[in-house]
Amino acid sequence: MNRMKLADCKYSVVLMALLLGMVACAQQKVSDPIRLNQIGFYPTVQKIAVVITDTENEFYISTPDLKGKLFSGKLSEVRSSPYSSKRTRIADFSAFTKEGNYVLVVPNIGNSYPFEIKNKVFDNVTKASIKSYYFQRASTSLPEQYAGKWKRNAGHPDDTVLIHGSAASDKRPEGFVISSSRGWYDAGDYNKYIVNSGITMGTLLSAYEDFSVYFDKLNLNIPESKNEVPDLLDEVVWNLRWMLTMQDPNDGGVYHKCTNATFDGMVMPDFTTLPRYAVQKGTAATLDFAAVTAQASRVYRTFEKQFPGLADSCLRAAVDAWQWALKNSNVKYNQQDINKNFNPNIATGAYDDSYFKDEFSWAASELYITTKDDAYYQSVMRYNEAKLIIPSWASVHALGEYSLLRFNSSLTPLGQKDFDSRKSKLLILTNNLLQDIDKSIYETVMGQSKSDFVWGSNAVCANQGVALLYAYQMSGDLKYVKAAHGNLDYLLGRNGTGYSFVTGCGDKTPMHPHHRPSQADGVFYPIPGLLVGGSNPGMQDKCWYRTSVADEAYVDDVCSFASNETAINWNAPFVYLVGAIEAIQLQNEKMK
Ligand code: 9MR
Repeated sequence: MNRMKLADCKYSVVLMALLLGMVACAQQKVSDPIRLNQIGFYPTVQKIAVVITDTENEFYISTPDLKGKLFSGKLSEVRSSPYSSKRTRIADFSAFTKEGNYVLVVPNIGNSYPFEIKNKVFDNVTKASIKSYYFQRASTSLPEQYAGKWKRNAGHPDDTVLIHGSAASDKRPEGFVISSSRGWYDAGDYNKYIVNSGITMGTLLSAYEDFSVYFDKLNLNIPESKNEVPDLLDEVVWNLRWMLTMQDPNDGGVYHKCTNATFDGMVMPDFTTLPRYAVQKGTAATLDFAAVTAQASRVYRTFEKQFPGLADSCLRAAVDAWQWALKNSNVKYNQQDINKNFNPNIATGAYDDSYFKDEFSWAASELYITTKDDAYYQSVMRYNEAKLIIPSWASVHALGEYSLLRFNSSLTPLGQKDFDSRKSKLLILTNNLLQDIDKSIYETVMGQSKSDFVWGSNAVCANQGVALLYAYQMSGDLKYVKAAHGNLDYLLGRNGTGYSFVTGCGDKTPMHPHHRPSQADGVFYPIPGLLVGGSNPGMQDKCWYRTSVADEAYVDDVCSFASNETAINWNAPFVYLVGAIEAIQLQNEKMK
């Protein structure tokens, strides 16, 4: 494997493109109105670009030196944006299947960034998106051998974490010291939050459970790469071991976060010396923890030899957490209230969910699947929701449903009897998503509803893709893969901003993410493989945005934590989406 390309995703290709660009400049220029997946396309699937124009009618495919027309086509009818005066046309070149490096040209407008047509075209993106978790590791140095030019010293040993007043108990009074090492930094900040780790870990473990054959083979060049465990699972263990430290062994309750009182400055992790606190136990954190550890227990059971006792410890932790949540079923995390009563004030991310039905159903689902104990299934149904919705950190019901669908054939009869209604709820959700793709200006599921454009809109997009891929796994219908792929294309460039939103993957990518190590390390390029938040007209960061149009409100500025931060829970559905599409494509190629 080419380590340079793995770590850098497409930076080496950028250089090539720049050189080719110099040649090309004489005739045409890379044109912002041409939006496409900047990485590329599989030979035999849909290939489209979006052109912002209502005057031009023709396009063609050429090599990056712009010599010759290899494929010509007509642009589609004009489509109008619901959010702005933009008008677009679709360039469909699906019929062009020859492997190679190309650009798409629209006369009088210009040419696209170069892209590739080949099998396994997202292999490097998948690897980079998982490897990004390695770069988020707390409590360890990242040597050059694995981190390349982003090597750094260890930060946040977290071996001396203080119990905050809000978390004090008889056995662990305020100021009591616990060790809470390892874990991943949540995002652009250096704190570690259980709620957000919940959906992140659930999504990554599910990616593995759904596509283990594919993930088993991925080599990420991490320190554990030589052991007999798939690298994805080695990476996940780094955060799992931290999560386990966040449970109070005396009662099973789980602390909401391991955090500074205030955010660190834009410095490298080893520069920070602020005290760390374990803050208040809560129902959401405890149930998310129960779900993750129950799922981890069955996944790591296969690797008992490499991780002796881990599966058992996880299951015990999950059951204890569940029991705590039953007794403490409505403990909200309310930072304002905490700050009225305790010192120091805590000002870091809140992840303050106060609706727990979905956390109960998710935890019960994972406990049921792992233990096959019908009592847990009764809880699944007690906390069931009538409708399935796209998951987010605060809304995790779908994660349990996905797992129940995945494991249907190995459930007890009690769980199996609801399969049809469970599947039908999934298909209602995903068929709704499919409805107006051919009217949408970027021909995507993403962005059809203004409500898609929230803080972390790119995770909404990726999670829509994941839901569609579950619909495919349940139905075998490739129309769902095509739509999920459309959302992948959105994230890699076919969108209202023209950015490929994954650092280092593509040509126009975020260069100034709100991500402390990327900002402070003195390396020109940001750490690769990180999905930034994306368009967010909420603009809560009060930074300067060129526009507040829903699908364009994005700024590649370190100031912009509301549109240009990175976060583990946004990367996880991206890992699922891109990895699953690679896995499905490989399977389908093999079947041909
Ligand atoms: O992703 C979170 C988003 O849904 C919330 O609206 C926002 C404000 O509470 O917080 C986001 O999460 C941030 C967290 O609080 C702290 N670490 C960075 C996260 C991403 O911006």
